[in-house]
Formats: sequence, C-alpha cells, structure tokens
Amino acid sequence: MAEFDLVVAGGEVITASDRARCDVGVKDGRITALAEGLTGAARTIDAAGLWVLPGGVDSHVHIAQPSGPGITMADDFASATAAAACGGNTTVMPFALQERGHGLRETVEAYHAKAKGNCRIDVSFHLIISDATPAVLGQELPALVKAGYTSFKVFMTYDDLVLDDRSLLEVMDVARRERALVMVHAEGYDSLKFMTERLEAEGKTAPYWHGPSRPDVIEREATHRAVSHAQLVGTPLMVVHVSSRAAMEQIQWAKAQGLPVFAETCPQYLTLTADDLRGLEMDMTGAKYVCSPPPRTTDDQAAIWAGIEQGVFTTFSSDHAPFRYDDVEGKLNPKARTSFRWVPNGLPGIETRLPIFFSEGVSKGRISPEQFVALTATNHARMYGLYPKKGTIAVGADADLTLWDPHRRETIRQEILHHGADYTPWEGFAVTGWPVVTIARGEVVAEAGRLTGTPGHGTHLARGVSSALRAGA
Ligand code: DUC
Ligand code: ZN
Ligand code: ZN
Repeated sequence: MAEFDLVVAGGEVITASDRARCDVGVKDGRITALAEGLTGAARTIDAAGLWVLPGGVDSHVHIAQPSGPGITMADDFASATAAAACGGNTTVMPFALQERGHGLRETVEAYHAKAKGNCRIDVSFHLIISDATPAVLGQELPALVKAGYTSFKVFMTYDDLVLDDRSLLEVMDVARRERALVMVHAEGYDSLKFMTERLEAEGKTAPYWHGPSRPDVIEREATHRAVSHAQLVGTPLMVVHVSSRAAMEQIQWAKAQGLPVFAETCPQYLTLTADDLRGLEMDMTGAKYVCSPPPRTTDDQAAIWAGIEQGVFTTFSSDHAPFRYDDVEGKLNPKARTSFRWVPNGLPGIETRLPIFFSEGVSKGRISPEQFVALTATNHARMYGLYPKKGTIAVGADADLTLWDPHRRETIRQEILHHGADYTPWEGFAVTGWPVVTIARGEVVAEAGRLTGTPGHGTHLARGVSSALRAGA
C-alpha cells in the first residue's frame, strides 16, 4: 500500500508564521509528512510555481437562511459549498438562525437536515439567538455549547432578531459561564428605525438611501455599547462586519484598555462605497450592493486597510448573504420597489473573498502572504475552536490545502462563478492571484474552476473553545 494517498510536490508552503519549499504528504485525509522529495504516493500533484496555503476558512457565511416572507436566499448548502470550494475554501461557518417562538435545538436540527449530504467542504454552525427565553438561556444554550456549538451571534437591530440590552447582557453572561464566543451585529435598532422613517417620509426610498439610513454614527454607538456590555459581563466579544473608521476606533479603544475585543471585516468594506448603491441613476440596480452595515467612503476603506495592517482585525470573512437580483424572491421583490428597507440585505461573496483580498492585499504589497493566511484561515480556526485541525499546514492537521497561483490575472465575472446568485457585485474587478486547486481532507474538490469532489464529502465539525477564552490567549 502506498505510504501516501497524495503528495503535493514542490510548492512554496506558507502558513501564518512560516514558509518553506517542501512537499506535503497526505494519508487518510490528514497531513502526515512535510519534507523534501517525498515518494510513495498513489497520486502526486505538481505544485511547482504555486503557493501551498491552508484552505480558506470563512467564518461568516449565510446559507439557506430564512429571510422574510416571499424572499429566498440564493444558495443552498450544495451551491454555497461548491462556490466556496472553487474560491479556495475548505471550511465554512454558516449560521443556524433561531426564529422567534422556536427552540435552539430544533433550529440546529433543521439546519443539519438542510446540510446533510450536500456539502462539498466542511461546515460548522454558529447559532443566532433571537429569542433569549429562560429555556434558551438556562438549558438549550449551555447544552449546545457543550455539544460543540461554541459561538453565537446576537443582533442589535432588525424587528425579527433584535435583542434588547438586558437580553444582550443575559446572553453574554451565558457565554462567559459556558466559555462560548459572542459575535455581535452592531447597529442600533432605534436610531436606524428613526432614520429609515425620516428618509421614507421625505420620499427617499431608492436603494441608495439604505446607506444614509444607517450612517457610521449608528454603527459606532452600537459598537461602543456592545463593548461596554461585554466588559460589564466580563466576556470576550467579536464585532463582525466592521465597516467604518468610527466603529473601528471603538475597537481600537477597547483593545487599548486591554479588553478581549476582536473584529472582523469583509471585502465589501475595502472595495465598494456608498456611491455603488446609486446604481445607474438612483435606480433599482443599486440594490445589488445593499448589505448591512453598508459600504461607506474611500476614507473608511483606507482606515480599514490601516486596521488590517496594524492587527486591529483578527478575521477577514465574506459575510456571504446571497440573493438573486432579477427575481421576485430576491432583490427585486415587489416591496423593495416601494422602499430600500425591503431590499434583502446581503451580498454574494463566498467565492471571491480570497482572490479580492489576495490581490488588493498581497499583490499590491499591503500585507504579507503570512498575514493573508492568518486573516483568511488560521485566525478563523483559532477564534472559533477549530485549530490546529483546521487553518494551518502541519503534521496531524486535516489535509485542507489551496494551491494558489500568485501571478495569475483574472477578471471576476458572474459567468465563471458557482454561487446561486445571478450577479456578482465585483463584475469586471481585475485581480492578480487565483486559487487553482482546492484539497479538502485530502480530496481534490475543485480544480481550475471545475468541481471535482462530491456533495457529501463535507461534514459538520463540532468545535472546541475559542482562543479568545483560553488562558493566556
Ligand atoms: N448581517 C449579516 O451578518 N449578514 C447579512 C445581513 C446582516 O445584517
Ligand atoms: Zn450582521
Ligand atoms: Zn452576516
């Protein structure tokens, strides 16, 4: 029997901390050797001229999530994980969203039923808590954390999801006791509603006004409030999808106090601006860019880049929340034409996160390849309790690898993508650097933009404790 099922030969192996030209030997889905000149493989992939990176871990994606009456997300688990694999990812972390009136355990089971047999790469669910009942706080949440659902998101806005301050504190307190990580959507409910109603009363209803309805002041206030709540309770906090200088400054302030506050940002906040929501002439095409928080200004982009370079951000995620544009169940649903508030919130980005960040970051000299790996894989695994099984290249780790061509030029176009959306916000965006082979637990799942694995290869991962909650982290 061959010593290795697979050897990836002659590539430049790059992790968050090191780089070396060596072969990667794989047996039974795990890395069993890192050395020069490995032989005895059933299959050898020549990686000469390529970089061998840990497979991307995208810790913030939405898949098959209920999105309101008459609205359907554009991706199920089959299409989302196919797109993720083609985009160089080997693990994604979607949310299991609790709808009010429903329990958490039944919510998780429903998402497992949707995912089972359909995933091409590994998945692991975060929870979204929308109904912090005594049973949820006292029994369901503690039991689910023990079962490996060690992170959950809370919302400070949206009629169907918002938690009031008392509930936020209660959820954070469960997280502290059970050693789970709280992720927060930091936009304030009342201020946002006030702005929305004021704009609508002035007849400002086109998708463009989505941005002005939720200015950076609203994100800043909520970020500060969430940080204060986490400090009061004494638990770490992950502020997801940070979009603005103002919100980022709150995180810098928290870090300067020594608080365990972490931050995530996304491609849309580096590459899109509020002007994209104008569409052609303040028309509905602006809906293609409606996401929350909204894209801001070039000054905010510069601030976020500076934050990335200086280590303010721990993770770079897609916040993939895909809706079709030309669809009555998507961005062009009938109510969306009456006001921006009804435009489904989110962008498709699971397949384009890595190329955009590599191109704008590494190819343009803003970050090192090692920082790229940390921000797109290793830190996700650490923060969400998957390290060192995921997020690195080491003997014993899962053989999750992306063979990356750092010089390949490509233009992002809808026609080359695999997601269920009918558009990409980055149509025509030119990049340098592209994933050419994706290997998930030793199986080649995507090669040159073609799917080569099987649905069902991906499995659900129970997770351990976040590095944010481990002593000395
Ligand atoms: N928050 C997200 O994280 N994704 C989509 C929409 C939202 O509000
Ligand atoms: Zn959110
Ligand atoms: Zn999201």
